[in-house]
Amino acid sequence: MSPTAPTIVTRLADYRVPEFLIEKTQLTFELHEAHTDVSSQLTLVRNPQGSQAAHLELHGEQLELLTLAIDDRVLTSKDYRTTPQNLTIYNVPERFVLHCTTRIYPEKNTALEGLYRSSGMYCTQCEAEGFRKITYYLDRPDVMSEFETVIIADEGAFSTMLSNGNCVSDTVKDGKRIVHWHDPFKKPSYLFALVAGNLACLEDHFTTQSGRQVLLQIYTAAKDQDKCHFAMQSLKKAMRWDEQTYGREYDLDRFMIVAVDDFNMGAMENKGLNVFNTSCVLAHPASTTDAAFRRVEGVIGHEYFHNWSGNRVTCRDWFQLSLKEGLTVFRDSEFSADMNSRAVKRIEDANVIRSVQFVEDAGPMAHPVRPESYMEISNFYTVTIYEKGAEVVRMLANILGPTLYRQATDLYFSRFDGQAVTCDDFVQCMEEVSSKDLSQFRLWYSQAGTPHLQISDSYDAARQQYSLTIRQYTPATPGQTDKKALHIPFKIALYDNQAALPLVINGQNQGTETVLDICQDEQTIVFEQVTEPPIPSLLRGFSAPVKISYDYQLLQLQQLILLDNDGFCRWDAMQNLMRMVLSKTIDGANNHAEQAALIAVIKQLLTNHAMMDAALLACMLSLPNSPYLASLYEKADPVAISQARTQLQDQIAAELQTELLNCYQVLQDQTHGLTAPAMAARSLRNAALAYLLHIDEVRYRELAQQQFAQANNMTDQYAALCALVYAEHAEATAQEALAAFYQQWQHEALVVNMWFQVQATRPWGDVLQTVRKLLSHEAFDARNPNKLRAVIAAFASRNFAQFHDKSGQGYQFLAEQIADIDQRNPQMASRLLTPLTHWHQFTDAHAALMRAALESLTQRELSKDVYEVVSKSLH
Ligand code: B3K
Ligand code: ZN
Repeated sequence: MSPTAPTIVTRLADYRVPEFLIEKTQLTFELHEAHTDVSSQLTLVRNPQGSQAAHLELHGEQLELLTLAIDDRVLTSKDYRTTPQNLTIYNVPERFVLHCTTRIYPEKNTALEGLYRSSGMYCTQCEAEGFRKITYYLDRPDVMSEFETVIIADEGAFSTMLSNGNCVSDTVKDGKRIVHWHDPFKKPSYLFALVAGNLACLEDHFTTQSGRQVLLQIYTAAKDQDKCHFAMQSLKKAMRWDEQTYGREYDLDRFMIVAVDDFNMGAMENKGLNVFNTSCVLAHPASTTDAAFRRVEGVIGHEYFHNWSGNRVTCRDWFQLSLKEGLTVFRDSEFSADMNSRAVKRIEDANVIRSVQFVEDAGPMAHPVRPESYMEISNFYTVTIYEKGAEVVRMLANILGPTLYRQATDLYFSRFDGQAVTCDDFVQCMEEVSSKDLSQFRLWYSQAGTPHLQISDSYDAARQQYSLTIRQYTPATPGQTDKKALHIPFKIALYDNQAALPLVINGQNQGTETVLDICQDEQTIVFEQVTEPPIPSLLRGFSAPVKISYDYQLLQLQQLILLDNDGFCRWDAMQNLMRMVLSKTIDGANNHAEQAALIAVIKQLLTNHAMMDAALLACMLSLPNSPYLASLYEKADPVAISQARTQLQDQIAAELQTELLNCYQVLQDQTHGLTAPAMAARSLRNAALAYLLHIDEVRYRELAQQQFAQANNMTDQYAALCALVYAEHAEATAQEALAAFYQQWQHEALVVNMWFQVQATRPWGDVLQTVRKLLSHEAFDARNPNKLRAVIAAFASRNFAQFHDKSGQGYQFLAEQIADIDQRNPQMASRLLTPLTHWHQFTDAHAALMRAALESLTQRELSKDVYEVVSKSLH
């Protein structure tokens, strides 16, 4: 490691209450072309619960201190001390007003944290610790203050000047425009926001359940105004949904969303002023795919829901991040399930947990839903905190049932309104209303790693009893070797070859589906009055984020695929069957029986596709993804995995081309508009098209070419482009289509990103060379996170075959790029590094090359963000 390596670790166990509280925060921003001056007036009082320290220590980074005074007394250098991270003021009174002016340089801010500029506009990103790059402050979530913000700029410089809350005044004086905002709700500094720019605005209104009118505004660049209608509709749906589902009403007179081109994440829930990555708010059928429409709806919901789960009730410290993120992801996931296909949403969520979160859990960055330490908090905005955290809330909701869960969340929101609290406070509410003992359940917050359930069964014909034995164990994770048994809600059903059977346990009839509380290392459950050996339908609805293994027979899987009334289980049975075929191919074993079973069942589904949800069938047609397959091996061979997948796709296409083509043609008339059935038809039709392009025939190339040229929506146009680009035999046609696509869409940044992405994810040929070329393309911009994601992250995380090329060049390329990006934007650099941290999953040759790439980074001067990930990965 470089000698200057930063190693300061923050620990949950060291949490102390703040020494001071900030009753009022008054900020004035003077925006100048080359710099911004920030004057703050903080009303500070000593926290009676603190340890009565004599000094005040504030956070502050990269600030030029211009003036400092306490009440009317100007401070001299003897009164305080600054370090790169802090300002310490000696011997402060019990209660005082601190006046401070700092100068900052938003124009030079390439980390996109704090106040920065994006396409000329000013915007902020303060979570988690960006506010300290704006002014000296107690930049921690348990310090909640009432904010007033004044923004001053040259008259005419910006049409839009926004901050949190309500606009108090907007005046002009001496050639300056002065806009004054006030947010009546106390909030931590991470929820502060400021925007100034020349923006167009789409306006609408929402009447809350108690009859208050709320002004809704979405601000974007003028050229994007026609792409905000869907986001506006989604916002109104989300507001209504939260009233109906959680009884949560919006609290300010105004709700604003601003779209920004350069943004490290998807969006940010600042109070009353959400800031969004353009990719999560702009949508238009001509230029946006159905998947992206659904993402816009989900993210709009997510950020809106934070108004209660995050803003009104916030986190005591960053170890509690999942308190707001896990809960809010669960809320947005249910919102999306209610607005679209519930089964498909559940499958998508389960797939992310399985192929991304389980991989994180098995690697060097594994951490509990409530971590115990970090070097850089930005590295902990992870699938574990977000998605596993959401699964933990979902399990609680299922354990309590809908009525008690709602009572518990009502209690949580009313008891802790205006406070900064912990995950334990949340669980306590669940426990209080239900009188259930959740002490074992709490381990889900503190214990890292994925529990494995090994399931075996036996049937006793004489007694008509069916027994299931479930053994659970959780493998060790870094720093946690000793794992305890968890409380796992395990939903199951039993099928005969026609339908779900009535379940009788201990003489009690449970209906046809039941939740078993698995709490011990090993448990056996006996089902009575079972007249023949049944087929178990396990972990229904993905009722817990666990791995299961059960030795299914081929026929059993086929029956679940056709019969099961749980969408997740149907899909999972298909994934299982596909996995059996693929594993045998990878191991070089004979898999004729598995292949025949798979082809037969897909044939049956395709032939009768009109009988089922087309969107679900489309999900069921996709093979288990490569990262998931890799996670099933001790040491995975990425090349063999990719080849096996391609081979199986080729084979399905070859054997089922009649059915696939028929499905494609029959659905043609059902794909108009943005309705759920039309979207479902498009997804199935495009899944069929992707398979057909595995066949090297001119008629299929023409089919894709025709769809590409004639599509009146982006879903179909892009699906055809992908099908062409991914088929090696279609290279010439694909090149023409790529050129036409760029020609058509070069002025739409988000579509150009898709154009980058399809090229970076092509599974054949010398993609690394293509990727290097794209980096110097006129439309590429290394400072824009969306472009980095479209080229570099797409190649490293979504092009398994190419990234893992045995030469190791993909790994070296990623390391070089990270070293470069880290100079400008540490958060992005650190996120892009993730694929290299999985080296332990792969065969020795690959693992060595991946480690070498990580080691090459240790020769550089690294940010805290990248240092933490590299050092933990090599440990
Ligand atoms: N809360 C923000 C995340 C900000 C992360 C900054 N490093 C987005 C969200 O989860 O809603
Ligand atoms: Zn969030």
